[in-house]
Amino acid sequence: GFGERKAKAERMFSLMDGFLKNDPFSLQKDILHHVEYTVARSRFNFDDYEAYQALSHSVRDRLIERWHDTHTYFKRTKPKRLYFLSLEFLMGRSLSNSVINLGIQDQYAEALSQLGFEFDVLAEQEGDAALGNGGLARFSACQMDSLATLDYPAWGYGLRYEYGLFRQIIVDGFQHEQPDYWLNFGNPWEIERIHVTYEVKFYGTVEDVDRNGEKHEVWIPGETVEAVAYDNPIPGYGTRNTINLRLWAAKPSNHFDLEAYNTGDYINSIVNRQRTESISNVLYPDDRSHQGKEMRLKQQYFFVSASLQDIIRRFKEAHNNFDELPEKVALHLNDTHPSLSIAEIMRILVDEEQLDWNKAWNIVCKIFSFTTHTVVAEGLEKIPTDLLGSLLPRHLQILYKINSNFMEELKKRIGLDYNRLSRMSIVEEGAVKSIRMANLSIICSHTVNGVSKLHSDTLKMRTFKDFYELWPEKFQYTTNGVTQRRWIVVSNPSLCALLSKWLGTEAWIRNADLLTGLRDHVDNTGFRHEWKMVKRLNKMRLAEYIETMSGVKVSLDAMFDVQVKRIHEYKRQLLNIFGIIHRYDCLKNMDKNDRTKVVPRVCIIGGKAAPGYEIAKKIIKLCHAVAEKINNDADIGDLLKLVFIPDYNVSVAEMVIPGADLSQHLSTAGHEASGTGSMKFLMNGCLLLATADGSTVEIIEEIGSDNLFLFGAKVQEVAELREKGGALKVPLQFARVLRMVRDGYFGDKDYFKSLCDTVEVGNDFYLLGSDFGSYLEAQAAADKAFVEPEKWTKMSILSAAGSGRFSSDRTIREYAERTWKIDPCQCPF
Ligand code: CRA
Repeated sequence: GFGERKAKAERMFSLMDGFLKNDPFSLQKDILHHVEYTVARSRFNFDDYEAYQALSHSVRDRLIERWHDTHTYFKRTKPKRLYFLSLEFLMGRSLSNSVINLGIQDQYAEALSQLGFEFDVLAEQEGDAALGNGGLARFSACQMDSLATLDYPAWGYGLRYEYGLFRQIIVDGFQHEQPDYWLNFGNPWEIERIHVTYEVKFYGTVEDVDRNGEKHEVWIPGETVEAVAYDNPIPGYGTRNTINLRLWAAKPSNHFDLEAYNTGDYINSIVNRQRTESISNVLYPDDRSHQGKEMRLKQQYFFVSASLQDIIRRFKEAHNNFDELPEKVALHLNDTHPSLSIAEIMRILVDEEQLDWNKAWNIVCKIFSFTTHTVVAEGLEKIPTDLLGSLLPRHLQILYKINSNFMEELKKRIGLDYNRLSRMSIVEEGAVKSIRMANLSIICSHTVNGVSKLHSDTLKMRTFKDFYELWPEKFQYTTNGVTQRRWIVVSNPSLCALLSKWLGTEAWIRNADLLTGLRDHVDNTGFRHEWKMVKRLNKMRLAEYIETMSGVKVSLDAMFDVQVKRIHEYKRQLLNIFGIIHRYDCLKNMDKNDRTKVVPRVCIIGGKAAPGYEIAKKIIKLCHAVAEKINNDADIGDLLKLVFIPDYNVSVAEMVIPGADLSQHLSTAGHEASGTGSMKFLMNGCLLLATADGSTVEIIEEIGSDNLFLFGAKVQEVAELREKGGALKVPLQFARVLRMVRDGYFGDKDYFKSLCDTVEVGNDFYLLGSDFGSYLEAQAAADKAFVEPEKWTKMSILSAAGSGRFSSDRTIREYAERTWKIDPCQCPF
């Protein structure tokens, strides 16, 4: 009975000696315990890596305690839960973030120093968890941090790739990709749940079965794989709540196939079986486009099937009627990657739970919300029906049925406008018949979110115009955000201390709106002095890193000008490089006396190119070729340097961003759905040089157009400029720079030809030529501001002061209240 169980629990708790203690002495005992019994090294002989492992395990113990309490509390109080479905999470490192969120950073620092170690040195031992590509994936990670901090009863679901995003190495200026087998040395931040497993099925056929005299279609699958759960605790800041990120790994299924093992070819049947279990092995390295690959589709379904089985099981444990599903469960589709969930949940409800189709459909339409992260229609995911039909035959049928019902309803609403009907159909006819995942997601979701105001306008007016006209109320926007815990507290401790000192509170760590309080001090010279010192410290840290990575010595007095993000034509790293060439050309042709007036610059570029994206790879090579020329020109010296930072990832970002004076966000207006890098720079008091694209439009509203350097065509002008084609006006300077590259001034003439062709007049889709003039003007304005340090510092302070709106806490609160309709559920201490 209950009394008995309670007595047992109390006895266990007393055996456990209560909760783990966090004073430095207890922490030391725990670390040494893990050195000896987890890492299995002698307490008198262990190196930094082993110390990191033991340290992490002691942190993990504390996370587990809170994880248990949080989930016991959720289970007891049964709030409506959010399930955040995403195929990508860019978590980066966990150690510093965890101890900061647990609030025991100082205790750990002291404990370690008494053991003769330095916390920061051990933290450097950790590798990045890079289970994602770029902005979308890092945004997922920031949202998890905010969900935990704001006490929302949420779970993240994803895939546990064994190979994360490739490592970028540069050989002779060219990008090479190296596999990121990140689990090699174990991962203390995950908890393997060997008992939480589900079977995921593929292939096979659909057969008719008789159910109470009625004919029903049922899937008879042909292949089974097992999904095993790995839980990653996500601690909130200033709360006991610690939520879960559950990642699935594919494992051999214990269902064995008698046939295969009776043919006498035992070894080969194991090898074959192993192949089907490689589903979760590798992350696809393309940012924004995933098209028509069978393994990718398998990954998506594997992820969706395991997650939904888990979610439905949890729901059924607490509730017995599917009518309650919409009150208890919110499912969020992070882009279309998890959108097979829609077909899968219909299959579960109709085929397995035997609900009537219409009843199931009504429930399903109330639980999904969808965020799309792309702008261009070509970037939207499509799945060839051939592929889908062979891998998931029953799901294809379900999708056809959803579509034919939708088409019927639509005809009633809009009549027989066949063009519009075919544009809105889930099924795309044509050379390759395929399923449009975005249309499916829009039809089934109660809310369709854009990631910035501008993006949402584009969705309504262009990309999904037909749907907007049908269901205007579905279309919302929730501007992206980033977590100030990682992007200030973890990555910029000196700024963190300065903010708390001058705001008189640490409360901004949970409420970033308080950063506006910095505006009150902007005229205080003492404050500005400290602000400058913090920037200088971070520039020193970055300069050291640059020297070790690239051998280039840079001057701290120079303006550190940074562009770090995935390499894409639309992000226009080429515009930046052309600007640098122009600057170099001007310096070379300048009178020696005039050179003394020039603002010295260190131009820093970093980012990965998708392995198959040739033009992006050429941009990287050009950057190195230009750097080689400039950095070795003794005549130029410290006036201009160009460095490429290899293998840009979350932990590199943590160092680069705080050290930047200026950061560049150059996308052709209308192409960057939001952009989140800019928000991190803003928080760190770095000035932006940017086009009026994505979330920058809202940043301008917040900090005022005087506090950043804006340039380039506006969204409304882009189409018209493109139409001009060969008649487009391009400044002479642009033509000159292009000529230099074409003529082999930086070597590799033939190699760069196709790159140059992409920006030739008449072919310049991203409008580098027509934006070049105003780009140079914005750069000149930045130079002018930089020579007035007091003015610059004020702009820097006002940038950080206006960054509060771009905290992911604001993003999550908006989603929670407007879209997911979930309430905080705080686990009592
Ligand atoms: N590449 C957009 O391009 C946006 C992030 C997060 C992107 C960015 O402008 O900030 O998403 N889109 O919303 C994307 O991944 C699948 O589409 C991105 O990271």
